[in-house]
Amino acid sequence: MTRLLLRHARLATFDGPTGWGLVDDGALLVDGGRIAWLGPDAGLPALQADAELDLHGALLTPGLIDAHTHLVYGGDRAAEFEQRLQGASYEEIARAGGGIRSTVAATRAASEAQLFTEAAARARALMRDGVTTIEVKSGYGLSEDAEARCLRVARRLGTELPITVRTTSLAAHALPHEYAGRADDYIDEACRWLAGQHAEGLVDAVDAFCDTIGFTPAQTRRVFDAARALGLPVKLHAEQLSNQHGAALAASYDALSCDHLEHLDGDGIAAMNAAGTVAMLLPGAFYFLRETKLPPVAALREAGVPIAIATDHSPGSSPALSLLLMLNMACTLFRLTPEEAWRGVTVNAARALGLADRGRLAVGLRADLVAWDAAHPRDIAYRFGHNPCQRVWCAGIETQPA
Ligand code: DI6
Ligand code: FE
Repeated sequence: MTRLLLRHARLATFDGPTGWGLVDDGALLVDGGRIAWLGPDAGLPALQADAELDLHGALLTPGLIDAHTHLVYGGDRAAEFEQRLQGASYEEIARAGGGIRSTVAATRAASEAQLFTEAAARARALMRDGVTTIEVKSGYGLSEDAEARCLRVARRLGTELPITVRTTSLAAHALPHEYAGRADDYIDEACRWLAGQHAEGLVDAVDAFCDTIGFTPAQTRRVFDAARALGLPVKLHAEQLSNQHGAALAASYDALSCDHLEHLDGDGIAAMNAAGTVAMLLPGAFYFLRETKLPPVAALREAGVPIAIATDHSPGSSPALSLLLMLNMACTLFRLTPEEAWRGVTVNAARALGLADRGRLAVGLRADLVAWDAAHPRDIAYRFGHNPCQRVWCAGIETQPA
């Protein structure tokens, strides 16, 4: 592990409760994959470095964190996209056995190698945007073998690509056709699988889809009890299409995050705030499903609930592969400020994954870094369809453009 000294960069540290944390002409020393020193270049102490790079005024930020993806799946939903443009709703398609279930069929039919190849290509697309940590959910297998296969693929992404992968078991994503009318029996099975997934080291967190076309709060509670029995943290797809009071339920289990939240109410906000649960907003799904009810950003801001932003990459609700685009959508659609959006893909996204070692530029944290051809982070949120990512380091080791 070399000592790498980066010089003459504009640092955006996001260190501290608010603000960009800018150091205009800054330097940063990496040692052993961690940040060993940072500050004004003019204040550099005498130090030995194995390598020194002049970044010529480039912007240097923490590596981006995409903390909510459904990256592992087979097939695609382009035909459904067309159906929705011909008038069918997302819910109608799901109730008619399409939607997630059609992806489940394609995923079950795919080999582990095929699932990995396709998921790796998607992960590389995210990496081109400066993403150095991703969360990857299961949820398209919906059988014991297929769910484990998807989680193994997710784990393999983290071992074969220069990124950190955090996995989430989402067997409670949809009811597979073979359990039609027997949701409680399916939840029993999904809870049973969890122990084996955990024993194999496949699971970092557990999620569920608590909604009209997902599972009930009572079924969600059973999933959370199974997670808690294994010492696994939870998160929840909550209040996306309706208010099931899932956020308050998840907060009562100290959930890392509640995600989507278009239908979140004041009680849910208060419960999340009390539990320190992160509000994970997903503008790609809002946009792609043409939702009309905005998540309560002003109330979340007022309550001091940390807000994170992610792609929600999934074949049906957000086939997006640009976290930079989500920065702009979070501002343009959800009215976050550029600073809030940036905190949403760095420090707050790290918190949504329970990771305290990244998301900020601070001594001792992982040297996940991105150099940008931009003068200020707000310039990157302002432009969309533009990628100014110049160089990426993962734990201090420069990654080649994927
Ligand atoms: N909500 C979502 O937006 C994704 N899953 C969920 O629970 C979409 C899943 C899909 O349509 O493929
Ligand atoms: Fe999702």
